Amino acid sequence: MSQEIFAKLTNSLVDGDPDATFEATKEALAAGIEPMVIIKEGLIPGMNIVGEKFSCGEYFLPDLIIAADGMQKAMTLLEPELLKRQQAIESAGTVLLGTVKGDIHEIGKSLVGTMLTANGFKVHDLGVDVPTETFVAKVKEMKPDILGLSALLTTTMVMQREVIKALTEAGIRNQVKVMVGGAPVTRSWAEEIGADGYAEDAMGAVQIARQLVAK
Ligand code: B12
Repeated sequence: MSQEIFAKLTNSLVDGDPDATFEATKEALAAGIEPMVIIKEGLIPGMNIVGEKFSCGEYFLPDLIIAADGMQKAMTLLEPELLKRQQAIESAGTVLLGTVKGDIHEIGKSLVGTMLTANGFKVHDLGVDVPTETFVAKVKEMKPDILGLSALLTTTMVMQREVIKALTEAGIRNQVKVMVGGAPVTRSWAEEIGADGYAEDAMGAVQIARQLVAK
């Protein structure tokens, strides 16, 4: 039963039918499937297939845009459900979050924000295509425990290094823990650029954030 719904979710993204994605998400929630399971088993596989088809030239930019629309429609139903399952009442810490300059991918970054919020963190989301200077200015102004930097392109992940460098130059690197993520980002990249933490997905981001705040 669940497998059928997951296939429906995945196929609706691959077929570029946002309304079908929305309906399948409703159906999955009504069937009692946990929102994070819907995302992991139904939606992310769909986005990955769309990405693969794009990289081999079978799909084009409009196909990516339509798939993103479907995923975002689904998130309008899933986000409130994730937040409802909020774990902690007391604030676990504060996180400033954004996608680096030149990069407009927002779905993964927003999901990380939602999961952090659902787990008691106070999240301030700066959005996408955030200039390095803005990250630095906001760290100075808001003094978050953690700065989360998302990058989805091999050409923009270098901006994560730039932000860390800029924090050092501004003399505030030791005031904030930096956590990085996004599809092309790896643990070894995170270590190379001097980040404090890396996670592969949104649940991992919550774990790392907890560890970083405890340090
Ligand atoms: C949807 C999509 C788009 C949409 C984005 C819409 C939106 N509002 O976000 C649009 C159409 C705008 C787009 C544009 C482009 N895209 Co695009 N896109 C994708 C796609 C298909 C899915 C991304 C996604 O939403 N995944 C679902 C989410 C949930 O996963 P996620 O983003 O990876 O996030 C998770 C983790 O990475 C992690 N995470 C993310 N951020 C953070 C941050 C922290 C701190 C932590 C700890 C963890 C973390 O947790 C998240 C949740 O689990 C990917 C393919 C793919 N498989 O990734 C290509 C992909 C990323 N795009 C790609 C490309 C090339 C482009 C374009 C350059 C295309 C073009 N020719 O114009 C443009 C670039 C625009 C720009 N300047 O940013 C390539 C990148 C190749 C590369 N190696 O650099 C990919 C990989 C497709 C491919 N296989 O070729 N894209």
